[in-house]
Amino acid sequence: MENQPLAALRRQLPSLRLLDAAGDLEHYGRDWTRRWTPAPLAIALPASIDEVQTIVRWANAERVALVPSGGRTGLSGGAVAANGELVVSLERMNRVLGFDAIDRTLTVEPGITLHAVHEAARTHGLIYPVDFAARGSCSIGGNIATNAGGIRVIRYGNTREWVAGLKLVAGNGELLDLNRGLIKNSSGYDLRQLAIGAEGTLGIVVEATLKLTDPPLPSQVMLLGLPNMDALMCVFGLFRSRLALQAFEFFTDIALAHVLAHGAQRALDGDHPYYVVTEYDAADERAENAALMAFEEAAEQGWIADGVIAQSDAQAAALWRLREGITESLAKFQPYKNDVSMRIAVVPAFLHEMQALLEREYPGIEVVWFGHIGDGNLHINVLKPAAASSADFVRQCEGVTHELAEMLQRHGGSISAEHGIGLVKKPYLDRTRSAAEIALMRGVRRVFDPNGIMNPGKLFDDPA
Ligand code: 2HG
Ligand code: ZN
Repeated sequence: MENQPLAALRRQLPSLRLLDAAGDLEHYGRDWTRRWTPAPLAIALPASIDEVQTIVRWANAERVALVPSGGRTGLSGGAVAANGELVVSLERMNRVLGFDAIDRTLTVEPGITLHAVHEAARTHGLIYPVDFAARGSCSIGGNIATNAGGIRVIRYGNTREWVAGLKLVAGNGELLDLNRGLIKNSSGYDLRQLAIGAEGTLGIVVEATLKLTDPPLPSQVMLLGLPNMDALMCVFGLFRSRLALQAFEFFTDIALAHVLAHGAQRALDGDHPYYVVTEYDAADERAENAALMAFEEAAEQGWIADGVIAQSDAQAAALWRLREGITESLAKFQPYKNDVSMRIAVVPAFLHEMQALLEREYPGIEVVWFGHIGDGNLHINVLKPAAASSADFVRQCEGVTHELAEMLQRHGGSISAEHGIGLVKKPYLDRTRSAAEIALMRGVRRVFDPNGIMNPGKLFDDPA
C-alpha cells in the first residue's frame, strides 16, 4: 500500500512526476560520495515553481524531509537521501528564461547544467566565469547551494559573486524573490547571500539571475615542473606580480601518474614532484614576453625545473586535462577527500605541517594532493588500499581529519573550501566556525524552516 503522505501529495498535485522504482531511488538518492546507501521515500521531479512550492507546503504539513537535488556531483554528501526523504530533483527545470543585454544577466532555472549556462552566455558574446571539471553534469542550483568555486576563482571569485538575484522557496513554503538583479541594494540583510552556500538547508533555489561578463583577453596555458614544495608559492608570488592570472593550479607526481594511467598525454619529459598549470592573459607579444621572463627568472632561482607553453587550443586542453582529469582518474580507488583552505599567506607553513601529519598517519597509503593553490585551496585524496574495508578506511581517515581540522583551526583555515559540509564534514564544522556562529546559523535555519524539513542532517544536526 502506498505511503500515506505520498498518496496525499499525489492527490494535491496529480500532474507531478513521481518516481519510486528501486533503480530511481538509488540513482537520485546518492551523490558522488557513494558512502551512504540511498533510501529515499520517492523522487519528485517538479516542472514549475508552483509545483515546488506545493511540495514544500505538503512536506511541512506531513513532516516529510526534503532533499533538493541537482546534478548530484557533490563530494560532501549534501544531496544524499538515506533516511526516507523525498528527493526534489530540479532536473526538469533546466531552461534559460531570459537574457538582459543592458544588465548583462542571464535568468535560468536551477536544473540547468553549468555547461549550458556557459553556452548560453557565449551566444550573447559574454561569459559566465565560474568553471570546473564537473561542468557537464553539475547544475547551477547545486553550484549555488555550495557556493561552488573551481579553477577561475583567482580571477573571478566564487559563485556568490555572480548571483544577482535568486528565487527561493523557503523551508516555510514562502516564495522569496531575493535582490531581483539589483547591483545596489542597501536595504538590510542580504537573504540571497544567506541562501548561497546553505546546502539546501534554508530552502530550494527555483530560479537564478546570473551576472555575465566580457570574455577574457586571449590567454596562454603553461605547465611547469617544480623541484620542491616551497617552490610552489615562490612561483605563485612571482607570477602573480608579473602576469594577469586566470588560473593557478597544482598537482603532485602521484596525481600525474593516475591521470596519465587514465588516458591523459604526458607533456613534460622528466619527472618532478610538483606541477603547476597556469593560465594568464597573453593578448600580445609584450604579455607573452613577460611570461617568458617570469619563467626564466623562476628557473634561475631554482623554483622551476621544466615547463611548456601550449601552442594551440588542443594543446592547452591537453595541459588542462592533466589537472582536470585527476578526480575522475582517482574515482575507482574510493578516495577519502579533504577540501581545505587557508589564507594564501599561510599556505607554505600549512603545507609543511600537513605533509608531516599525512606522512605520519597514512604510512604505505597513497595520498594525492592537488587543487587551487592560488586560492589557498588544497584537495587531498587518500586512496583506499585494496585490502582495507571501506568502513575501516573511512574510520581511519576521519581520525586524521580531526587532526587536520585542529591544524586548520590553529591556522585560521576552513575544513570546506568549496565542496560544502554536507554529511562528510559535519563532525568538524566547529573547528572552522565558532560556537556562537553555529548557534546563529541554527537560529537562521529555524526562521527559514521552522519544521526542519529542508535537507535535515546536512551541515549540522537540528536539536532533538
Ligand atoms: C577539483 O578541483 C574538484 O578538481 C574536485 O574540486 C576535487 O576530487 C576532488 O577532491
Ligand atoms: Zn576543486
